[in-house]
Amino acid sequence: MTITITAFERSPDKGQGLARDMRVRWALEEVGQPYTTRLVSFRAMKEPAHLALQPFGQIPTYEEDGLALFESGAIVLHIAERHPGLLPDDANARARAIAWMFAAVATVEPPILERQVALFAEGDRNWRAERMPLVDNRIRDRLGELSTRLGDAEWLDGAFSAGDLMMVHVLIRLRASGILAEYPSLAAYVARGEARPAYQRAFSAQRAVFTTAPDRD
Ligand code: GTB
Repeated sequence: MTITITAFERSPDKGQGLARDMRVRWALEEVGQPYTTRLVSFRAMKEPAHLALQPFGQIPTYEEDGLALFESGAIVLHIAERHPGLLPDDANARARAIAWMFAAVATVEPPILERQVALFAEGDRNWRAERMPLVDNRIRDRLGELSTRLGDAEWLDGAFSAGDLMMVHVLIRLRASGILAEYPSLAAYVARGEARPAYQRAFSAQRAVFTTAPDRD
């Protein structure tokens, strides 16, 4: 099986692993599936060939023999369903792991994205100073609830799963804000995810786009 994913040719994060191809790379590394990466420019992402794969002109995409997918969560779920290692065998535990995947993208990620929009897309608006504390507190609400649920467990529901993979990657984007550090158990949870050999391999692969390309700044 040949797997091809897409990633930014020039990620704005310069290889910090914040873009969503990182989730797909990490999942593929966890299950031991080799893949190739097609790098796409911002212009190419909006052209018909890429729009046929990703209707919103974004990365990542995933192609394997006879199948093209978009949406990082759907891609990670597909990988987790096809290969052992990211979902439990027990049907109920599997359903709960999938629920955590949805919780990551549908409940925890939205306020974090709202913060990015408030900072970068609307940062020059005169309501910014008033809005940021509201946005940050919505994030704190979610992190407080999540950290209560995690308690002193290693992962969200038993063994490491695709639910943890998605949740850890969602939380990583918060680190620069300082908010993650307010929740030591979540910061430690993220550190456990990042310490996994599969994460490290995925991180190095996306980082290499920046360290090996000659014309990057
Ligand atoms: N829901 C989709 C998914 O999960 O796959 C969202 C995909 C998405 O937002 N892709 C972004 C994209 O292609 C890249 S990951 N954006 C280009 C566009 O919309 O035109 C988001 C991202 C981008 C940059 C950073 N960064 O530099 O820190 C972090 C995350």
